[in-house]
Amino acid sequence: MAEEVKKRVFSGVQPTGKVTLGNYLGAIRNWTPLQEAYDCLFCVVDLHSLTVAQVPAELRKNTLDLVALYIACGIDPSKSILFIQSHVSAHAELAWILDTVAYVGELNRMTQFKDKSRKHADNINMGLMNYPVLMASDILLYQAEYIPVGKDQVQHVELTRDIALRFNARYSDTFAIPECLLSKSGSSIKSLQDPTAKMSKSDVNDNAIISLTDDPDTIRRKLRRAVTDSDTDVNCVRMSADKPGVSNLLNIYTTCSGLSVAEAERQFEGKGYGVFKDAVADAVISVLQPIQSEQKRLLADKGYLEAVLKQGADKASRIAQKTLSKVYRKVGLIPKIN
Ligand code: ATP
Ligand code: LTN
Repeated sequence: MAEEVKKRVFSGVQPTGKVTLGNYLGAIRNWTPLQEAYDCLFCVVDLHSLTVAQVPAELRKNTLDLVALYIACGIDPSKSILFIQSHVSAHAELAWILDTVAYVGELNRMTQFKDKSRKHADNINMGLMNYPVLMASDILLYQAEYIPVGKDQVQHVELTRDIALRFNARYSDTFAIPECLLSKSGSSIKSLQDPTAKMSKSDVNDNAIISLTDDPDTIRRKLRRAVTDSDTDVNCVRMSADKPGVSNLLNIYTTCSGLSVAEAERQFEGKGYGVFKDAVADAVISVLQPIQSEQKRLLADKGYLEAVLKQGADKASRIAQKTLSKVYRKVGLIPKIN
């Protein structure tokens, strides 16, 4: 019988700092169940992180921490391809070709580019503007069809589709057209200090984020301090647009505990925010503790991590090179004689 061809999944996180509960609930946690039904590639996108100033030694540490975290969260290197973006040179090479297909106007309109330009006004580099093109090349190199990301990345995946369609129309069918996989809950976790903004790794206010490496006391303290809403319904735990702070905590609670919103609202009826926040802390701590101890164990085994990365880079390179050669041929570059 012919071997069944599985559809491909691709996703990545930048090693830009301490991974947050938002990254976990919005992205990484949703990757693990996909490993059975799809051919998955999970990448630590180190080249992307250079678009914002990094301290080289910290970048190296964050990159390895993230590799260990992927595995601790359930990415199984015997089922999925786990690798570091810069280990496969085809990502940067395809990005150049796609740069000649992407328009300055569309890159200029990207929300993340505008946000990051505001935040890093002294370093609006070309890479920051080009960021979505490199992301498109990550996805298109592997003919990935499903991209599990948080809501903030939907615009970039849509741009990837546009670039792929334009390339296919200009040079004949080459790339699969990808689509986002958003989780039902957790795809947009908000800052604990400003529940109208997303929880972001690079937030300067440490109290606004829960990092996956925070210890139980820190998690409890940050959640107790989380901004709640001072409307007339004080102490009423309810999911509602006019209660962004409480709604965010409820979203975190239900995503971590597996309860429905209605069940959670009932559980805290008449109980007040104090009891609620402690229960959110308990739920978060019980999700994070096993991940933290597994990550620590893996980081102590550098030999294993290196072997995983070598195997991942080899497997990814083989797939990527195929697409890159096809692209070079289609656009009219002469293949190198070996
Ligand atoms: P940075 O602050 O450095 O821009 P980030 O926290 O936004 O980083 P990324 O590496 O850009 O993190 O994102 C990794 C993945 O996590 C993406 O799929 C993204 O959509 C998802 N993600 C990021 N923040 C959140 C959030 N607050 N809620 C849900 N998903 C999120
Ligand atoms: N831009 C993404 C990270 C990323 C990515 C990708 C996600 C880079 N390349 C390819 C999915 C597929 C972000 O989360 N900021």
